[in-house]
Amino acid sequence: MSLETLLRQAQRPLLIAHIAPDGDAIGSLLGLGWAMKELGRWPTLACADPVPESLQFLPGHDEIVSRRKGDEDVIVSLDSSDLLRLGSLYDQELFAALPVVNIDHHVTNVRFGSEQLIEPTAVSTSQIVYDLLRRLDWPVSPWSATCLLTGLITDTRSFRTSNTTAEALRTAVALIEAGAPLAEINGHLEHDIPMGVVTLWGRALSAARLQDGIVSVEVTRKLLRECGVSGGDASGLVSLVAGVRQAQIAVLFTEKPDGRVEVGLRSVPGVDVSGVALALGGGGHRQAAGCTLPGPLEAVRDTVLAHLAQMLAAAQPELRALGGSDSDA
Ligand SMILES: [Mn+2]
Repeated sequence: MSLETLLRQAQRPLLIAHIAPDGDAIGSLLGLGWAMKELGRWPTLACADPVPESLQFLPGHDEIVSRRKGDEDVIVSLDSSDLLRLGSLYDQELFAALPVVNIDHHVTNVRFGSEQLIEPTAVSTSQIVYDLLRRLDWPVSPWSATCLLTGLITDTRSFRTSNTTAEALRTAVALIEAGAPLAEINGHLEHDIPMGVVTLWGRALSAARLQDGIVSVEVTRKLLRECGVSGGDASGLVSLVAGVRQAQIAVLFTEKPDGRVEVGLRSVPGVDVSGVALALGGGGHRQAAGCTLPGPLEAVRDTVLAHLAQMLAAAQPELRALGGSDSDA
């Protein structure tokens, strides 16, 4: 059965976005969810982690649950490169019993599921969902369009990542024409920095280090506690330092409450950090990837910086030849 037929026949699909959800995870989840609801289906929209406050303007966000109901007929995974990223919503028995549709754009997707719609060149999973809705000839309502455009904006950092194509911009236009309020979405996304995060940025940035083309910043549990913010709130730091002129790679180390360390990676076009992330048990895109490692922070820093330096040294000849202009987000 084709993926399209499977989705057309689904009555009670379980749609799942990945843990620590971002705008594309929630946007693609709600975008597809709205389309199915408007067709009279009964989708369960699920994410093991709560919807971040910054995305709580999206229509339908309050209907996202953290546990399944138990009567689903199809599972659809959105924006998740592997099953572990589904957190507590991954259930081995259930996933073996039902058709599992894997919709994603991560180059490191491990191709789980019985049906796959994986497009590493797509700027966001929301883009793939939009194309899918068009192919199915399903209507794109203003609610659906709002959620999908939010996914497109957040994963392209407002259409600034190097993989932003004319196609992505055409999709944005179509979503705006379908009723997505661009200025309102941008207003919500941009006017959302808690004061504690500004304090944290200041303290973390003042200790930023640059060595051999790699700029790194660290956020300890102590710093998070003192600034009264969560690790998720600090994640924007890596994009801030990714603009450092002398750096080809930016790294953010964030200590989690359990002592593990989250590693966020960004790179300039031509430098692929997804391989290092994958080798360390994570994943992502060529220019935006990450992983989580057991602490302590000092050991993680040494390991990751060594991997990156090695990769960078191997990539230098290609870079000098002005290597690829590949994608991310
Ligand atoms: Mn994405």
